[in-house]
Amino acid sequence: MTYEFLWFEGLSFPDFGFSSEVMKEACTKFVIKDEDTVMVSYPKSGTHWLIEILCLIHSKGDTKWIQSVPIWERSPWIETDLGYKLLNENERPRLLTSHLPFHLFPKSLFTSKAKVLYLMRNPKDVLVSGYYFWTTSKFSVKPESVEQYFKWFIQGNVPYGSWFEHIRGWMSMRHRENILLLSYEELQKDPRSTIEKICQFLGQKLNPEELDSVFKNSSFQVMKQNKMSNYEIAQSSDLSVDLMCLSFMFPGICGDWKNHFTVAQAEAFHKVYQEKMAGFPKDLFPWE
Ligand code: PPS
Repeated sequence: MTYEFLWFEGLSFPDFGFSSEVMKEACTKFVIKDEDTVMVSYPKSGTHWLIEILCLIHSKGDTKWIQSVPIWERSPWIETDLGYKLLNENERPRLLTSHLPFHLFPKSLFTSKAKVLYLMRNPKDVLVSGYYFWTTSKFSVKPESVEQYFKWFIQGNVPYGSWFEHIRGWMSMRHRENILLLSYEELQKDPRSTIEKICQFLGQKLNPEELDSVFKNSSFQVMKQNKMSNYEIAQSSDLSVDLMCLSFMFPGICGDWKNHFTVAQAEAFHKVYQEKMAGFPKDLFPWE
């Protein structure tokens, strides 16, 4: 079975697990509560890694939760059919995930005190990760080549739309007290300090053993073995697509784009990047 795109508000979304009705309701009516914690990222930025970290912080390093409940139920995606249903059923302080661009995000966020973690990643690595993801997954239109996907990405003609618009939109929130900007690069470079920074932002006090457990159990190697996080169980559930391969084939590499872009592509990307990101201080982003 092959899938097409689902179109919503002029943007494409995977044609699996999403519907226009739920997206419309999620974007216009979903109520974010003050005690919620919201993770937002453009796809392929390390979202699952951050979810695992937040779940482990939440349980003070205890692994019971991450080993017994699927990752998509622990921190559901607001905009998906299943995630929206689960979030509406859950009355407790919630962990929420979303890849939605700023302009489509439920407006209740902007009057709430919910804590928001915005995770970003070098767009060139996001592009490469996205290319492999959509090539191996079955629930969207497959690119035929890196060249084709490169064009789609630059034009924003990929699921969830343009990376540039996503980051520009969410950066407008960056001076608020209740938002923490994080990057995949800093998580890779110094996961322990980044975990401590997240704890501080969330007001969670963990002792050194608890912090060690968060660090160890959110590592790529451990997550890859955790069937509640690696999508292995999705294959036998109603999410019967080959999802396991999607995020856990290879550890994410910072700067992997250098192994995939031609010199001409690197130059073309640089040009577009300079144009689209003009006005932002360079040190806001940790990539070259
Ligand atoms: S998704 O499907 O859009 O939500 O993907 P997302 O989770 O945002 O990003 C997938 C990339 O994150 C890498 N990943 C990790 N890196 C380091 N440590 C851990 N624990 C980890 N978990 C996931 C994953 O390998 C994807 O990166 P690429 O570059 O594709 O390997």
